[in-house]
Amino acid sequence: LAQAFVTLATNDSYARGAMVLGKSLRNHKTSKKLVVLIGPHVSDQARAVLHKIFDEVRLVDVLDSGDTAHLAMMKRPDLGVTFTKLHCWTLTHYSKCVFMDADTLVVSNIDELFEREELSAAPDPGWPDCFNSGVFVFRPSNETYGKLLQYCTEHGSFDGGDQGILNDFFSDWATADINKHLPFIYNMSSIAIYTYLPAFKQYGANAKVVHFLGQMKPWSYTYNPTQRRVRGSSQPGLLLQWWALYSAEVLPMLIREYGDQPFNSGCEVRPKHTEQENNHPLVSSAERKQRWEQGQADYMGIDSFDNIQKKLDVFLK
Ligand SMILES: *[C@@H]1O[C@H](CO)[C@@H](O)[C@H](O)[C@H]1NC(C)=O
Ligand SMILES: *[C@@H]1O[C@H](CO)[C@@H](O)[C@H](O)[C@H]1NC(C)=O
Ligand SMILES: *[C@@H]1O[C@H](CO)[C@@H](O)[C@H](O)[C@H]1NC(C)=O
Ligand SMILES: [Mn+2]
Repeated sequence: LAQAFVTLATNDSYARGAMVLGKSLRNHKTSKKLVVLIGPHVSDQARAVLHKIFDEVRLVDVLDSGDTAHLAMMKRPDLGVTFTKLHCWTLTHYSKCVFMDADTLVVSNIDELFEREELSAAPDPGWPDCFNSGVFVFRPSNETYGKLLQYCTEHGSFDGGDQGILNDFFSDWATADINKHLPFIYNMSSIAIYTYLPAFKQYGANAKVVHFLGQMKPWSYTYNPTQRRVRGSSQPGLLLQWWALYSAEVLPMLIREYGDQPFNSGCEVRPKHTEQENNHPLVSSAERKQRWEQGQADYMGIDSFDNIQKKLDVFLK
């Protein structure tokens, strides 16, 4: 049986994170399969792009599953996303998997994680007896899946999410086997890097996974591709790395899927005619409308994006 990296996208925002994560794994030449679990709210266009990056795109609709997951969901509707994530244990056509949150970015090959056993994860320094569920090694199993669901419905989650449930369920993690403790470099938090600069100087060069913690995710920012700036961020380095990959390798695929339908690209691009309009305030509204539409067509058009990408390429080389 093959082995796989697995991630989860419940909506189009997280899907963008999953796309960048998938690309980062491919760029670092993983030999493993890539799987993404998606929720029913992910758009057709985002699904089409995910299909190009991942070997397997699996729709998980907990409300529609008609099985034990559905029953669990009826009892604990608050844990909807958690139940979706637990579905990763049903991927029994793989012998071993590494789950990664969609808000992580791989900066080095990490295939060696597959030498570890279930359940391996990185400690949460805020609470060292607890592991962080953003990156973990597991063995798909229908039996474990069933037990996890049962555990969920009976006990709930002390933190309202999957991290609480997984820590309770795999409660011997802290004491049983030190090989199940992944080193710091697999859960390098983007915040910690800036908070603990001395530590980053020591370990940063060995970083393998960056985890974008907190409310603001890379895709919550806006990016100016011509200036190569992330708006409103005080710690641009790692965010820029995420955006460089997104705008060079993911956005062109999204643009192709959406054609001329509008979508949130996350990039700031001004319509070309704005300045002209300011200089000629007397143009008729019909004419302005036409210009605006032309401007939008330019902005969404693949040609204008290709120019931006060329500039990015030059910068990145
Ligand atoms: C997308 O899903 C995540 C959880 O998976 C949630 O926290 C976030 O608010 C959702 N975003 C939108 C725009 O619905
Ligand atoms: C697990 O369950 C699924 C669905 O019920 C089934 O298709 C699969 O073969 C099972 N896997 C194993 C290893 O029994
Ligand atoms: C790992 O992630 C958790 C929460 O997602 C965070 O609190 C912690 O700081 C991270 N660990 C490291 C070593 O960066
Ligand atoms: Mn996360």
